[in-house]
Amino acid sequence: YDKDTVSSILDRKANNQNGQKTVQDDQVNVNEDYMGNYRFAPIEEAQVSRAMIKRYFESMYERAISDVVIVGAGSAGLSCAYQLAKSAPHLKITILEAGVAPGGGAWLGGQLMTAMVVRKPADRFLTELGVPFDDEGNFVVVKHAALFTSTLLSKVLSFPNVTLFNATAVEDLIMRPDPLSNSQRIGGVVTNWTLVALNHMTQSCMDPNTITAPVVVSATGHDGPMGAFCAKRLVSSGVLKELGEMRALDMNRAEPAIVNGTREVQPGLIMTGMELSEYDGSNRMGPTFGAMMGSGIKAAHEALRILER
Ligand code: AHZ
Repeated sequence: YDKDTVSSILDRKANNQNGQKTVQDDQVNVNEDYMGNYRFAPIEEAQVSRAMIKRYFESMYERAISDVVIVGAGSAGLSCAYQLAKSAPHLKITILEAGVAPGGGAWLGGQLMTAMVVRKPADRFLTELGVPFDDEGNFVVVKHAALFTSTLLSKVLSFPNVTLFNATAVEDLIMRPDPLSNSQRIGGVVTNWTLVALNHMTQSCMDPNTITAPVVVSATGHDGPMGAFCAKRLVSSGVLKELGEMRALDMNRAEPAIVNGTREVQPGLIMTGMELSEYDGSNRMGPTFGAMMGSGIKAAHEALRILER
């Protein structure tokens, strides 16, 4: 910073006769702080631990019974969380994300490039969030995918009814016989910290935990190290015969198929985003993100419909 500016402000402060607080006084404090006098309020190490532990375990206790669990905090899962939290502030919405960093594949566009392409009419969601974009006619471009994801994430986390547990993997589903559908109803999820989930082959018996909820929204993305988790579990548990498996890229077929196909695939389980392409055998769209937003919003409406039944 400019030392001349600082000293002229100090001079002005000294000349301030009436003792009233001025804008310049605030500026002087900031500058003085950063001239080697920056001091923190004192703290005990245990206070830091307790501040985190108390909140984390209170949240876990409270969210052991949730209204809606969203599995996966990618663009589809977060869009769903935003729409749901906004339309139904009374619902306890719990997001579980296996990764340390929520956001899934939406921190970048295609081939690790920064811009994010969104086909109309999904630009309406960007406008709702206040994310700026360039209008290119039939589609819009956000200058950096991270601008979309960080804005969406900050809005989702600001809703008092949303709790996010990151670094937490869904390891299984809770399933119960459903006399109404003569099938299995999903009644919640089985969880573990991701570092534990990744080590089941190296350590014996590290049992999981559970969260019950009348609605689970699965948004775990297409097949990958963890992706398409719930779709694959429906197959391995015998509820679904086989996966459709994601088909080759066709942007024009893929995006409407994902949005329009977003639905309750099993009683109590809604599927959204690219996980649905594995379930239904629909095309991938590559780096166009409007369908993730539209599908997430539709998943939120589906969740409300189930809860109102
Ligand atoms: O870490 C995963 C990611 O953040 C998380 N996840 C996966 N399995 C999980 C589990 N428990 C908890 N068992 C889990 N979390 O789910 C998130 C999925 O985000 P994503 O960005 O991969 O999926 P999406 O459907 O939201 O967005 C897909 C974006 C794509 S892929 C694609 C193409 O390949 O053509 N095109 C688009 C737009």
